[in-house]
Amino acid sequence: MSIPTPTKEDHFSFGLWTINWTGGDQFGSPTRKPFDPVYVLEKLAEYGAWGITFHDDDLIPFGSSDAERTRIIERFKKGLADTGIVCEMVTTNTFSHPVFKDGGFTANDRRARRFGLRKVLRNVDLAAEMGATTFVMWGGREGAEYDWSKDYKAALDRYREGIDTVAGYIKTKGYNLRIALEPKPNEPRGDILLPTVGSGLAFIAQLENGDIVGLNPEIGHEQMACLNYTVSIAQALWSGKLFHIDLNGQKSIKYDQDLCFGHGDLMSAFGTVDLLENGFPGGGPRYDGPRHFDYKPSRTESEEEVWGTVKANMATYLMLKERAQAFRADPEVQEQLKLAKIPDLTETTLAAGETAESFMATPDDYDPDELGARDAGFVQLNQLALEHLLGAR
Ligand code: GLT
Ligand code: MN
Ligand code: MN
Repeated sequence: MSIPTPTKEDHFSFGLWTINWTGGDQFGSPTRKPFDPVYVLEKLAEYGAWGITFHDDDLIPFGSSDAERTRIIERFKKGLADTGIVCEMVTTNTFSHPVFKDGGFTANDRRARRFGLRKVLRNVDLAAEMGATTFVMWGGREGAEYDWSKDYKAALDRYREGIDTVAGYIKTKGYNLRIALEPKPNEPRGDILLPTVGSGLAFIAQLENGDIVGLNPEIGHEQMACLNYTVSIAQALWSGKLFHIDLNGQKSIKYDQDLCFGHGDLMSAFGTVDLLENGFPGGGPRYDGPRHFDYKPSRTESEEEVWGTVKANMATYLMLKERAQAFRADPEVQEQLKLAKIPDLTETTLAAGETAESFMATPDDYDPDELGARDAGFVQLNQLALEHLLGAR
């Protein structure tokens, strides 16, 4: 297999903050300088990417004057028009400035909450102006280090109030925007209020304007909670709430690594691409949104090599897509899927017309010991997947 070249049809997009991450961490200073955002658009177009995403502060430095803000926005819009790159998602930085040290929507200090809400609503207008269709909200600072420092019930009330206010504003304005909440278990807060996809789904169910609120699950964030990303996005899809995705790599439960896609748990990445590209084996809802990368070019890499990492993300995705298609098309795999009774799971457990009462009145004569001894065929199925992944088939 040769290394594939991406095109706009692949719908790959990148966060401006990912490419412009300068490598500063808790132990060391930056190792690179950020690029001019318009140059980033040009390079993305050159490498076959389709879209860009950004936080307000990635583009417009915090505290810029209105005149400077307008100048930056107009210049960036011209860059988008010149390169054909689509601004598909916009998000708000409610985590960097010290004012957000206790959260944007859930800070104990009401003044900080009002400051956060104003920043977010202003950014909703910018997202609509940029033509974005998704508004991501990652609540990295919405949380606590100490159980005594937060009234969790009140914090969830304020979180709900904040999201409902933003969603209501989007509706009132008639913007073609949907909110995608991004869960994360911890970092930067000791504990974050919406730790996983499951928590996000339960939270959305409590919203008044939840119809335009879904999720933006990130691979590394689910894996930091020791969860399987493919299972998480499957439930989000099943719930009609997979609005956006953050692809990257993570090696087990530790700090948020934000490695290139596929550079963490490769087998899991293969399962994710198989689901995204081929859907559930028995059919059902599909994800047709952007293939968005939220990673950090490691701080060991030079400015020039940032573009190498951009290419790596896209190439890996396309290689896995090619392998996933070959996997599904392989007659031996199809045979093994049948042996493993994968299609049987789409059959309802009760027969048509059967009720709990009639079911209980007519016992099956299955022998549980015999059933228990059956071969499920899952290991061979996984081995076939691995052989496809490694290019042996
Ligand atoms: C931050 C975080 C990411 C989120 C971004 C969106 S901000 O970089 O680590 O996972 O997607 O706010
Ligand atoms: Mn993310
Ligand atoms: Mn991350």
